[in-house]
Amino acid sequence: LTPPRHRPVDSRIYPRFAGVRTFMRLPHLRDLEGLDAAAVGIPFDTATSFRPGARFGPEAVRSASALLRPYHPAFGVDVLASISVADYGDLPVAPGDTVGTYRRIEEGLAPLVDAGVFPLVIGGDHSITLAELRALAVRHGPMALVHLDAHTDTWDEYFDQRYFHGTTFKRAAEEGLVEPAASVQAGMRGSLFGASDLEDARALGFEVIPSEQLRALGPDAYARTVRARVGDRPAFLSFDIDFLDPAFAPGTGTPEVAGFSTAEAVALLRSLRGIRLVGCDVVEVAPPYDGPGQPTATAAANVALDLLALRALSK
Ligand SMILES: [Mn+2]
Repeated sequence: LTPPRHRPVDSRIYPRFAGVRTFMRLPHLRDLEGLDAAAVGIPFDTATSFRPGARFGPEAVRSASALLRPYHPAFGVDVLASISVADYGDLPVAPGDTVGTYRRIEEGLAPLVDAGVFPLVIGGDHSITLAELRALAVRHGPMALVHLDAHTDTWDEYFDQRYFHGTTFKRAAEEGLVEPAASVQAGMRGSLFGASDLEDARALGFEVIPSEQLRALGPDAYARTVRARVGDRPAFLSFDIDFLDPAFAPGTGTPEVAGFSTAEAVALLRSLRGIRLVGCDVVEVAPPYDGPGQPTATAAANVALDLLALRALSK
């Protein structure tokens, strides 16, 4: 095993409050040589239906990630010793122009996809995931979607806009970027526009597990369901931070009560060990609404580390 080319700043020498903020204190690099994975910020939030602010998500998650250590005790793996990771910085975006931002994201991620560098994207509102999927589908074809969110994001349009943060997975299914029959959406809850909202997602082919059912299943049965659907396919995991209850993650665009604790979310993620992740994101962190001590950004940073760990284990 060759040691990874890149390592984080040693927090036993330079304390965590020192230095420039990058994801997990990794080097900020645009050179992809020798990289297995890269944290990529996409600070776009003008496709939101309620509270804006997720444009500041990457900055807040990077700051919270300064506390993270590379060894993952639950998996028994030094994540940053088993894969070489850097912070690629933020992609350019066009505020107010979702389609223009999609073009920039697709162009921005293409070099990573070409080089086989695993993208860990930090959003940004959920609209950005469509462009991530487009970039990855060029290499992987239709992917299995593992989606944790309070919402299915399979509405057809908002305000005459087909590209919005609540339409992402309908578009992804229509464009053939994901394979709905291999996909699972879980955590859905809250008020809806109508009884058909969840059924519309199922009609697209997704398996939809509402929050009550997910809580009843627990991590092991959830993981069995996911594995049965996903199989060996390349998978993309999208984690909307509003999967968490607003008590744990108030800093988000469209909070829904009766959600999951951070501990429950972590257990669900860790149950997915072995799935073949080819990309992932953590989206909808809106720091202007975060609570004292930044619980939302802290949760998102830890989710991001768990996603990196899942990737490291599937290599
Ligand atoms: Mn959501």
